[in-house]
Amino acid sequence: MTAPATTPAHGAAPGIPHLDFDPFSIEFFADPFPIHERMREAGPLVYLDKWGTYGVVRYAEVHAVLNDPQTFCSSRGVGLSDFAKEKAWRPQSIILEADPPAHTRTRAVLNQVLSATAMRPLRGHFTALAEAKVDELLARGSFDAIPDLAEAYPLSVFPDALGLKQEGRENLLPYASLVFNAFGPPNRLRQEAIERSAPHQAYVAEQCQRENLAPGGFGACIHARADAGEITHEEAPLLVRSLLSAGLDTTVYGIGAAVYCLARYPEQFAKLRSDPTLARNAFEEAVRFESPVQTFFRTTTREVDIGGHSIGEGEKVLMFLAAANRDPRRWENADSYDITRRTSGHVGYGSGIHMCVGQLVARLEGEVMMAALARKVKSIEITGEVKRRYNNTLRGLESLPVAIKAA
Ligand code: QZP
Repeated sequence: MTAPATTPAHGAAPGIPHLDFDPFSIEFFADPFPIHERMREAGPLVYLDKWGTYGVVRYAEVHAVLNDPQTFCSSRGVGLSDFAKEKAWRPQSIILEADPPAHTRTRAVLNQVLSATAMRPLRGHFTALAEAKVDELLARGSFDAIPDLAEAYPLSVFPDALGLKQEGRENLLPYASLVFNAFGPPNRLRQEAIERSAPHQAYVAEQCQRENLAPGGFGACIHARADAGEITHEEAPLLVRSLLSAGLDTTVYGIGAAVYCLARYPEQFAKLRSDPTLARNAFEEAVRFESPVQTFFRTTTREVDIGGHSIGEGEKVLMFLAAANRDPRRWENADSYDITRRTSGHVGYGSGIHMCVGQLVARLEGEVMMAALARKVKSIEITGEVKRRYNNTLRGLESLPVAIKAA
């Protein structure tokens, strides 16, 4: 947090606080919250010397950047790497890493495929599998809530909803972990993930093809939009790839966050048990509180003012979603997990034209799992060492040993 001894070669304009720590380091990931607080207090705009990028940490600026896609573009990548200067590690996403008007067309397709109408036939099945999972875990009594619940439940519903075949599904979580590490700077997490990526990339590319996607699933629906002429037959596999990239690990981390919250805050779990209709908001509040997606970037398309500072064209701006989600300027008791809070406006799913297109699937999974726990479980006790998992973008656990008792 001290001023650097020397001005960096690619420095910020005068008056902008320079921060000298690494927001992509293991020490930072272990406990980011005190540093988020220091960064928010440093000013509306900061400069991160370690990686030569600007950062926005307060709710107002994060929200403003997310809602000005003309100035803060996505087509140059939403990681640190600027696609105008460096080749992307995989073919660019045609929805995430795109700006209007190109984005508008692909977004319209996924909006349809993942619409409220598309969720209706899924709810019964998603609920039944959440209840079956909780029954199975109650019978075991003790288990690891990360692999056995947070991973197992989404793996039991999402790949089938997409229409994937059984074979090769072990690639899904490693592929997603790679995607989220790759948004980060060229540190060890990113470099090692990319070095090991070839088999996972080959698996994903193959599953995106029409012949490998079961009829009725999200994947087949995307290909059907190509028949309707809304996207080309070359674009369809890339949109399927977006669901494979963003649709599974995010919900694993979201459900993991929610279970971790309920385990740590038993009075909130008691509230949920007494009113299971709070299930959806209990999940949403966990997304605000833990922010499974901690950060991503935009790139400036012109000179622009942020918080009274002018920054140039072609600059990366890192958005600290997790810090915005606990900004005391926006949230009362920001650091408490409160399942009755009005959560709307949190940026855990982003905001604006790129806001999570799969949010209804995520919320459905989260809600039905929270509801199953509310109805069937009396207590959740942490019984062993909680181990964190480290990723350049995602915040979550490696291991959460728990014991649960039946209601
Ligand atoms: C990842 C894609 C939090 C987001 C950056 C998640 C995400 C969204 C889309 C894609 C990947 O289109 O590949």
